[in-house]
Amino acid sequence: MAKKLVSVLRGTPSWPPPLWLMRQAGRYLPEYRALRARAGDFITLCTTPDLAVEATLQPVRRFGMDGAILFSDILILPWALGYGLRFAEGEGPVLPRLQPEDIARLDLDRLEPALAPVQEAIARLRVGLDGDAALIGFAGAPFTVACYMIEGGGSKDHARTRAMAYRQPRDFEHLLAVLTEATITSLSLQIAAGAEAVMLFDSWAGVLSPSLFRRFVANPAARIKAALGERFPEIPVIGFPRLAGGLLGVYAEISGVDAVGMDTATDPALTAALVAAPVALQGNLDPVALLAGGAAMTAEVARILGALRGRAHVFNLGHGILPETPPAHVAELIALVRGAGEAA
Ligand code: 1CP
Repeated sequence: MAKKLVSVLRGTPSWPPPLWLMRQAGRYLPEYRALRARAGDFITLCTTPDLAVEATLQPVRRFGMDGAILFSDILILPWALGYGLRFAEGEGPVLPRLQPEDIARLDLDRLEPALAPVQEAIARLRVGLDGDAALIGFAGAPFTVACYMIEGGGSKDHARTRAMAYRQPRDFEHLLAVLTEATITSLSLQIAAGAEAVMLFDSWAGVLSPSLFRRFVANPAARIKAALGERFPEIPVIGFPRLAGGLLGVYAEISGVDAVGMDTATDPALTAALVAAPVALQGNLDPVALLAGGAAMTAEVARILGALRGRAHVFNLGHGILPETPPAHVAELIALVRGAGEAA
């Protein structure tokens, strides 16, 4: 029998909904901070199987989520393509600012050997994960990965990226095509190693105009879903085009993904009308409500559960857990969601 998380992602509702949390591994956990200090460098943490396995299991061991997301980062893909990457202390990721001539140097042949430690971590996780928790693999969507490469790191408005899309559409199209192929390879390797579902994080999808959104967010997702679906028809794909708002329905239709992630600003009831069943919905408690805890969190959880009752729904946050979040609030949240099932 399929694990609960996987069966809901494939479109079968379950009550109470299965739950996992974006960025469930990370700095809010003292055991993660200790592991991170032991690894020294963030890339070492992601590419040393023992360490990546431990980071993946820490939150599941402590809280018993229904999903374990592989500990890695969306920027491991450009790194594996031979593109420079470092994580500056307190600054986040730093990459070279992409010039059009860099695109030809992205080396798809490097991917498989460079991603071998990730494969190894997944294979070990399938043995080490007990119970009903499903292993989730992931990648950054091509557009969001391109944002980090073109901006050279994080950005507020992604103006360089959007300027390239308008001024040098052929180069931009070519970059996204290379990243789309690389993403298909990376996710295929993860599934072959044992990932039971995969998620495509398009964190900056919401900065695009509707026409560019169709071209550079929805179309690459469609290509990725089609390629994975041919090889692995049983493996659900979750698409998360963050801040896509009213375009979520268009995204679901064009991409053909099995589940759509809702960010914090998305209304679950409106989205349920926009995205046709059996496509599952995932989300979307405000990470700040989790940080705050108490009555405000309880009310928000009830509102989300009520809006999506009867629908295939995976409970999650609307974005990643904040580092200042008290771990006790995470335990409280899980009890609330599971308790909803007992009360009904
Ligand atoms: O110093 C540290 O310990 C590093 C902090 C950290 C962590 C814990 C980074 C750097 N990445 C991660 C892990 C990570 N990143 C996971 C692991 C699994 C889990 O969810 O528990 C995942 C799925 C990601 C995905 C990711 N990385 C996204 C997509 C989701 C999102 O948050 O929008 C993005 C945009 C990144 C880039 C990135 N990596 C790290 C940081 C600080 C950032 C954001 C940079 C920025 O734009 O400000």
